[in-house]
Amino acid sequence: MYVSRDLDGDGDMDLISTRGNSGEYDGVFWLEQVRSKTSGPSFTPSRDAESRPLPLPPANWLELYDRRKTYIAPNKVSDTP
Ligand SMILES: [Ca+2]
Repeated sequence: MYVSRDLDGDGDMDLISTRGNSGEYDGVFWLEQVRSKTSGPSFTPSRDAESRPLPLPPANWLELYDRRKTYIAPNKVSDTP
């Protein structure tokens, strides 16, 4: 869940959220919208070393998904969708 606020008062909305299960990188993060008249990278990290970026899943990810494994607790499973 993100919260949107203009944290730095520059007129552009910023997104704030939390990050977990990332060890030393757990905490609160802030995505700042930056406007520029020239092109640039779409993401600029704030640290010299960040956690390893992961690629997007393949287009056929659903075919590769193991449907026998679920993360839904047994008492939360319903027979009706
Ligand atoms: Ca802002």
